[in-house]
Amino acid sequence: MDRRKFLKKGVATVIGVSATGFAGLSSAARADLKDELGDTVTSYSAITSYNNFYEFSTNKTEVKELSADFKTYPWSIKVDGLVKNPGIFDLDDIRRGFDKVERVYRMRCVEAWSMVIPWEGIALSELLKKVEPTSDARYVRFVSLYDKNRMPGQKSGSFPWPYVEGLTMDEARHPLTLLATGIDGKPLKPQNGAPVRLVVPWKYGFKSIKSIVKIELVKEKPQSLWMQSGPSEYGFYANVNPNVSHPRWSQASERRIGDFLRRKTLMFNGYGKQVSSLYKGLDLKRNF
Ligand SMILES: Nc1nc2c(c(=O)[nH]1)N[C@H]1C(S)=C(S)[C@@H](COP(=O)(O)O)O[C@H]1N2
Ligand SMILES: [Mo]
Repeated sequence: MDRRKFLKKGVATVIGVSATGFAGLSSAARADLKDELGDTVTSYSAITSYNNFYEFSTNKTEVKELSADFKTYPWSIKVDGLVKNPGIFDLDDIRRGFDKVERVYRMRCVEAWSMVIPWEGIALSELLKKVEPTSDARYVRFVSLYDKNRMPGQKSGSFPWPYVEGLTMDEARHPLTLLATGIDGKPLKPQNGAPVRLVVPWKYGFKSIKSIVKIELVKEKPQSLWMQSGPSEYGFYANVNPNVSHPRWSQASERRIGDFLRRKTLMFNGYGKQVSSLYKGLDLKRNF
């Protein structure tokens, strides 16, 4: 891999990693891997053992074990709603039918911790191009699997399952927005949202919905699980914003997993140059 080229190109374009990509990195090169700001990638063991995935558990360190036997094959994603070509895509359709992209992104949870993760996947915009949204489509609605027998956390009535999230068309078509199928060049582990999850790096982590079974193009703004369960705490946009506190957590700083000291949180999680134009005219103070 040409690391200099990788760093220079940053996240703006499809990164020119070699054919082997993240999977081909030696452990020394993996430890050296950085994002475009120079931040070091989080260890694979931390990425895969400290997880928010309420369908399995609300305890972050329990998710890995509770999801270990989760079957992600066969799997299909239904893409329908306001589109000219609705379709059903299995994992191979997604991995083989579109250009593979590999990106190192910061991920910032609203609980004020963060990681840096080397994702593999496809640009969501490419899938949308294929299904051809009609001119009525204004939002994209994403739905996770709902199956109490396979996801024990769904037996608890504390949340309005299934997990649902949404994006505007512009957010969904933005080149940073991915449908991820892997981390470190390996297929996603269940705890990270196998086999396919959304990744929107400038928004709080809860927008990056895991284990997706449905993508629907709609006219009205989708009601997410978090908007339904805590309307006073969670809003639709949820862009990372150090100046707007969540009712329970200040967002001014964060704990990067693996670091000792806290760091300041960056507006749009450091992706402002790429995304701030999407929010001209939006009152960023009303983020939750
Ligand atoms: N379906 C589903 N998606 C989800 C969640 C969840 O509980 N269920 N948690 C979200 C939250 S709060 C975060 S911070 C990220 C965590 O992703 P990771 O465990 O891969 O780091 O997933 C998000 N996607
Ligand atoms: Mo989160």
